[in-house]
Amino acid sequence: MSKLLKIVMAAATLTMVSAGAHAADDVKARNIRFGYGLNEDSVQGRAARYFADELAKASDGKLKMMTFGGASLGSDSQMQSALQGGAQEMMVGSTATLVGIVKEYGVFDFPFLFNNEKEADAVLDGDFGTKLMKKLDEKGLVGIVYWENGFRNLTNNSHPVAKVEDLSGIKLRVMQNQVALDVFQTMGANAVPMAFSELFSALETGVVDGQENPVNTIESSKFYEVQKYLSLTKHVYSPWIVMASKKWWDGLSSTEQGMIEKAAVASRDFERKDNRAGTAKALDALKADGMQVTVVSDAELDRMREVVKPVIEKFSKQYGEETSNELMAAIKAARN
Ligand code: KDG
Repeated sequence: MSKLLKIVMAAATLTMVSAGAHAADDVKARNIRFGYGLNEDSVQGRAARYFADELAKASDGKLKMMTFGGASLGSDSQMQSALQGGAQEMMVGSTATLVGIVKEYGVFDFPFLFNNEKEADAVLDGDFGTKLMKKLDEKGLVGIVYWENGFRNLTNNSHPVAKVEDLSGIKLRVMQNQVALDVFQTMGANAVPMAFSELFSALETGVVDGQENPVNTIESSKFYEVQKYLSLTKHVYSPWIVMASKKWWDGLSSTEQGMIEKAAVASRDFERKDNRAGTAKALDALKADGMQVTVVSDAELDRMREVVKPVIEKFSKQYGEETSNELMAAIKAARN
């Protein structure tokens, strides 16, 4: 090998080594508090721990994510405020409680928007979901990835719900935004907005008769202990969103931000797979736990679609034609 080639190769090696060393210098030892609302033994808990492990591996343990479940750092709304103020670094929570910050997130509370997870993934991970995340920046939040909460179903203690009329008079807890409230008021329920962290005791004490959540949540939150009837409606597909405090995020190096983003994508794929693999098992467990399950017929779901159409039209107008057109185009593209 010529002398010149040896010098060139030595220089190249030196550059790579110093770049590696630079990357190591670019990653500081940091503690990251990651809060979530479900129990530790839930799909959120497993995905949070997976995220933390991936990040530890990528940063040689320097980026230490500590996960806090069961709303121990606060409700979704409280954690959102803590991130905005820089008092907490990261969280995962519902897009429903973001509607007060970015109103267009209300579209994910529209009933019967997605037919399946494939459509949801395409819209959330594509331009539409990314564009909504960008709107969080000016509100002091950084949207990183979407996880899957899933298709929501109804539970209550009064009577089986097999058709929209059966909702009449049921005190139903809903997530805290106007879309969810209007949807269930229009279907005849007595809708009561409430933080998820207060829900179990509200069901136990009869403050509310019922609620609606994916079967995995119903099972991992032990709602079967305080709810008798489960109606399979899949009436809304709910995302979760993983976010960081912008005040904190902007102080990270691009290497650190990249490590967090990469680990977050891995956690998203893990969480969706885990959630989907667990749904059938959770439903079997709920039946074994004594819940009376009603499969609501397609004809009755079509009637529900008709009843809530005016609500979707009202909020589509509020969110603007551009948002609605972009959303419908994204769903159409995912369907083809
Ligand atoms: O903290 C738990 C919430 O993020 C999530 O479960 C949202 O589906 C939700 C609900 O009903 O509040």
